[in-house]
Amino acid sequence: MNIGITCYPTYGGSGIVATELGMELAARGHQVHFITYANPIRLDPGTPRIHYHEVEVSNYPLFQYPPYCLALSSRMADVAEAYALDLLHVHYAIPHSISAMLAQQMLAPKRRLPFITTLHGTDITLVGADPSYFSITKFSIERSDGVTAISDYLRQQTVDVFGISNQIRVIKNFVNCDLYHPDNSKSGAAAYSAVGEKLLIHLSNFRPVKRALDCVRILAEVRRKAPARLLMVGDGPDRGPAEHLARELKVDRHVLFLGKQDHVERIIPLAHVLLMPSDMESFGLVALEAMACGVVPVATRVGGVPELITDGEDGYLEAPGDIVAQATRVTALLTDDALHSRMAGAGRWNASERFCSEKIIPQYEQYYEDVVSARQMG
Ligand code: GMT
Repeated sequence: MNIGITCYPTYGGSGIVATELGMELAARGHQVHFITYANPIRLDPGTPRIHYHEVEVSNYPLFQYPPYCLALSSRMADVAEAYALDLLHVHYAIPHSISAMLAQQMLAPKRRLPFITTLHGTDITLVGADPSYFSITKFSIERSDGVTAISDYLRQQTVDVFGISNQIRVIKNFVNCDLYHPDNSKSGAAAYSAVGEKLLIHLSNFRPVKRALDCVRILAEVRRKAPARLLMVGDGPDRGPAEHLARELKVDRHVLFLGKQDHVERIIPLAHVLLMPSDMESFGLVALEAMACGVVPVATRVGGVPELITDGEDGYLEAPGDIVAQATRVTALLTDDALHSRMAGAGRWNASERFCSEKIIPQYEQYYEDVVSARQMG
């Protein structure tokens, strides 16, 4: 198939899922055309059957807000025509879904161009529910030829919040289990912890919903009982406050802020525990990546996370903001090797049995076929 993919290329889990999906589809023989304003972060444009079409937005002085949505529609329609795209697949409803709908209408006199919208989380739970975006988000979902959500929780939220009656197919996040795998020797950890302290890791875009500061608080609590060091990967608004808090709690020597990293699959396996203390996660892709690497997640019981992590078996789930409970779980994992090894093994098993690319990508391929042949099913 010839598939057009649009996502936010520089930021967030939705862009990562879209990029990895495109690469997996290309590896399976599809022609994949990324239509975005920048090269997606994890995309290697040299990959066979991957094409990148940049959306340029000219900034005329009259435009206080450059009309990106329109430039994107125009590029989508041009690429769809030039490369005979079978469908557009947009990730994150706002504004990609509306742009796809306009591109579809531009081509309508010539041919059908179906589009699928994949809902990822904040496009529904935060941004979409904002009064200024509510109606347009609902409209764009209702006009999509196909809609997918990345967890049962998010599908239900979409129905509850927007009163949507179209069918939404759940296709969960996935991980490449060959790329993300355990490193039992963890010898590379020495580069981050010369004195042999076990590593905790947090990866996010440091938005408030991620509660990155809780990671610093958890580390301070854990260090009362067990030596440990924290790697903070990524960047965003709460990075500065987290650095400040680390100094205040006098653990700054034990927290490394690594900023954005291109190859997280090389860093995650060096850690023992992943911290994901979020207020909300509609799935929690980073926890899945950690589990595939044999790193045990200590996370919060929110949104779609319980669809991934089974509390006490392959990770722990606690209430958001409960630092003591999360720290207690981390300490147990750092001090009891048998416990850690059992849970790490269960996590790897869960990731590879339920969420590896081989299991999930065919679900997207099937859905594409259903939508292209207009046999949309729930
Ligand atoms: O929170 C992020 O990392 C970004 C956000 C997004 O919308 O781009 O991620 C969402 O999509 C991920 C991939 O499908 C999910 O795994 C995350 O749980 C989800 N984030 C939230 O719901 C807060």
